[in-house]
Amino acid sequence: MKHPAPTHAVDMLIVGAGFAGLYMLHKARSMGLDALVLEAAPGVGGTWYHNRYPGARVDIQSMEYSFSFDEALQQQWRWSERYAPQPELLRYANHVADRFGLRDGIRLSTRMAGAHFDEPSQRWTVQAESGESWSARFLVMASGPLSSPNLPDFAGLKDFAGPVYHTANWPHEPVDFSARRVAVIGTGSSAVQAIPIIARQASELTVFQRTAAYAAPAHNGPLDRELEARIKADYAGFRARNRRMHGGFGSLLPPNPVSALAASAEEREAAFEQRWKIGGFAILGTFNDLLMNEQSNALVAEFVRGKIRAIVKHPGTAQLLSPTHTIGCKRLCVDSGYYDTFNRPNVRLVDINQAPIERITSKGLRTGGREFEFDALVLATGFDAMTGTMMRLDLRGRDGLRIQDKWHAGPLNYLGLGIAGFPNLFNIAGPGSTSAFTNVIVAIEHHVDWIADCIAYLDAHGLHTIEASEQAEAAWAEHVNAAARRTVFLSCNSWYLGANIEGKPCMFMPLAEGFPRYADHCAQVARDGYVGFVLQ
Ligand code: N01
Repeated sequence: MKHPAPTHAVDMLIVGAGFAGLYMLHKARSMGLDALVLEAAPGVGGTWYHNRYPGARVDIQSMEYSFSFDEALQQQWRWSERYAPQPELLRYANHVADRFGLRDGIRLSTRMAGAHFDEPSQRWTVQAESGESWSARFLVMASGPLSSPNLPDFAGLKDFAGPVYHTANWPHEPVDFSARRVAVIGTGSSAVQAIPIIARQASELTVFQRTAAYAAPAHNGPLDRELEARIKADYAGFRARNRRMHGGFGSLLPPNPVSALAASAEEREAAFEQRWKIGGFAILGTFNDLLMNEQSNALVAEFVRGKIRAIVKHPGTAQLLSPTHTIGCKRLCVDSGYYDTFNRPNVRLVDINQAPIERITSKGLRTGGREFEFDALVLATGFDAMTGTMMRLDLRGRDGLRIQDKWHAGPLNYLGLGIAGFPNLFNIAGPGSTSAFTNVIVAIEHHVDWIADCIAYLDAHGLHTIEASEQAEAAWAEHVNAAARRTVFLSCNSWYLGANIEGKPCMFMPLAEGFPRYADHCAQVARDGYVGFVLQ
């Protein structure tokens, strides 16, 4: 494809105006770089712009899931709830854009179509779908690990007479389900948050479940102001302690440093119970090997199944809602009344694991030879995670290397940050980094700071380009795999593996070694003069 010569030149082109793009722009400007963000949506906020389904909220506590780079920002911003709801997170993203004067560096409603690396100029030519193009020395993909919704190819979907919604592409105007019969397909984090609220509105709700989900209670509520004051008294120290935690959060309640197998049955039960009462991801830190050892994992999995049996009155429904895979292998859901919703007389659960959906009809869907009728359909079917967005672009590196060819067997990269054949392209919170296993704002800040230091290094040494070497990439792929093999994460079909998307190569994508080790690794690479990268 031949493109016209770029009409504008910038130092850095950033793709996406979510939290990663906003901080990258701010950082680039603080370094004196001329940077521009392209954002497909008409507003900033990324994930929190698009995922407006009922009940959408963060599953990391608000005091932790927020920027740390500016002391005045973190002191002045006040969260209303323990887990902030989507509208508040979107306000926060907009506040950051205004506070740091970022809006004039963001082109909204401008979807990137592709980017080609131009050998003679050693620069990227970036094209927007509008036909505009830019020349940029650096290209930063801040497009998010969960930004391409997964729309399964259900036969007959177009025949359905009522509205079809995807949780990750929810309308801006309120959707009123009252007096309507609603169906939800999918039972991951999005569905688990949406189902209790939809059930309270709809006359009838049918949930089509392929895999049962583990969910721990959020115990959400107004933010504890005393806790807020305590954290704000030393926010920097709190952030630093969180950065030394495996997931970049949770320093107020570190994992218990013993194996589940070392405790008696009574001790275990009491410890699980205590963490269940605290809520959220706390349960997975009851012992230090729950995500590493299948035997230990089975103990906490059975504890949660016991909770499901205690909550859900109908034994058959409780059984169907009880997951059989390892807990945490798919991201643990954090819920507000999910299991209890199935006690409502207007809610029913349909297993589509034994009998998959045959087709969508004008009035509903058919599965297992049975017809189900409803007025509105909600697809809570997740994302083509980590690679979906980049693989849809016409992205070409040296010698016209297409990203689709480069990644045909899986997303090769080094440190998650660089890709051999794609010089001066940086990927934020993508495959090969701790990304989805981390409080993602911690991951974003770390990547942006690393990229900034790297650019400063290039400039200080009179260098123009940096590019991962193929050897470093191969070793890193093995490193990412080895980290996954030490955990339970390979034991089920999750989006971490790409297993939720038909035809997608199965390669474990996020790095499971924990944020502190990964950050130390990245720092060491930088100290060693970016070993594993080719600098020119
Ligand atoms: O997506 P998912 P999600 N036929 O992939 C089912 C983050 N997030 O949007 O498990 C029938 O988890 C699929 O079934 P199965 C968080 O990181 C965070 O819920 O593949 N069913 C599954 O039940 C999370 O992990 C929050 O067998 C099909 C569901 O759809 C990530 O986003 C909130 C199907 C998809 O679940 C993704 O969550 C929301 C098919 N063809 C999201 N295809 C917070 O709490 C898929 N399914 C912050």
